[in-house]
Amino acid sequence: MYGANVETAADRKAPAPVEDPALLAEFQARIDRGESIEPKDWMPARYRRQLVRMMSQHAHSEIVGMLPEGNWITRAPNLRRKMALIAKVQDEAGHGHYIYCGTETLGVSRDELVDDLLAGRAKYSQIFNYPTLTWADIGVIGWFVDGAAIVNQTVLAKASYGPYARAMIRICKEENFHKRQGFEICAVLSQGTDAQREMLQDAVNRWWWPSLMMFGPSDTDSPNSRDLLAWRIKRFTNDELRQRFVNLTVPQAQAIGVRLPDPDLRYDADTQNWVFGEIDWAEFWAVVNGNGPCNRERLAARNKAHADGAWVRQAATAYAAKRAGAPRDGGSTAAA
Ligand code: BYC
Repeated sequence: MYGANVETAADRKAPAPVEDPALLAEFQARIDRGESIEPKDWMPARYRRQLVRMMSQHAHSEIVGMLPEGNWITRAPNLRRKMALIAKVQDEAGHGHYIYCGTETLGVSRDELVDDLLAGRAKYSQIFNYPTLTWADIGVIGWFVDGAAIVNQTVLAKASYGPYARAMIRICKEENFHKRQGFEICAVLSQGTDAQREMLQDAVNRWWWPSLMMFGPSDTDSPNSRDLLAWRIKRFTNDELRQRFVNLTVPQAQAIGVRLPDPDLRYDADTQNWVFGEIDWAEFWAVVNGNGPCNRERLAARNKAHADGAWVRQAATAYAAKRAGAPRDGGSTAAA
């Protein structure tokens, strides 16, 4: 376990302690100088709590994010697509594990975080509570969802907390492949039969708005942004990153001839932004609060996977205990 100032779950629920102003000022000065904060460094309790909150939600998102795509592994249209999809879903598991390791450097136990997820107490990205109805959804998830993740996480690779930032560097490299495989699926479908083009357009229609919601509520309704920006965990606001994603994605949609389902979408030459229509925030909050199309299904699937994997955890624990008790030279007990 890292860090001198470790907090338990009970500590995190209590009001944050009043911090020493001199320590706080020195901490902020380190952040402002662009220094990386490392696990054993002093940090305010609120900084630690914000990181645990955000990183654990991120780790959960990666793990739950395996489910919508995992659903299509057995139905991928050919071997090449199946291999790429299996690799992508495995990558997401790896991303979840890197980030859970990152939260452990903040003194939190992974078991506690996983328990919160399985009990429905933890948040994870709302995007994974929508169903994957056709093969085109797999392409559009790679293109939009991984595309949005890259926009968000490339910036997080410069976050002030070292372990999180370093995890993001590797994750972003992998996300780039994910986005390309998704966009390539879409580009191929866009050149296909009428039925394939309709399937693609239908998937785009269903995933566009939920993908914009991934960036979180508007800046005016984002209670965590102020702290996160001051501490350089976030470097841009939710709305700034959402706009960046829209600006990158519109030309890609034009390139493969799909329509984005927004009658208000227009280019503003003055700001050089693609202006988009109103997001349905009522839908966003309904999904975040557990009432999306697949929230219950996702939690049930995670709980089943956890229960089915109990024997693996028991075997691994027993093996580790056996190894710990075994002589170091591999079994020879002969006296020197
Ligand atoms: N879904 O104050 P705000 C991936 C919550 S994985 C659900 O703006 P913040 C991938 C928010 O938690 C993608 N909840 O929050 C995986 C907060 O609630 P609490 C995941 C959301 O933290 C597999 C409340 O709303 N990426 O890409 O400043 C396959 C108010 O929000 C959402 C990350 O997690 C949402 N979309 O900003 C393919 C990246 N948005 O905690 C792809 C790291 C907000 O106060 N996270 N909420 O109860 C972040 O960058 C930030 O946490 C967010 C939100 C931009 C998401």
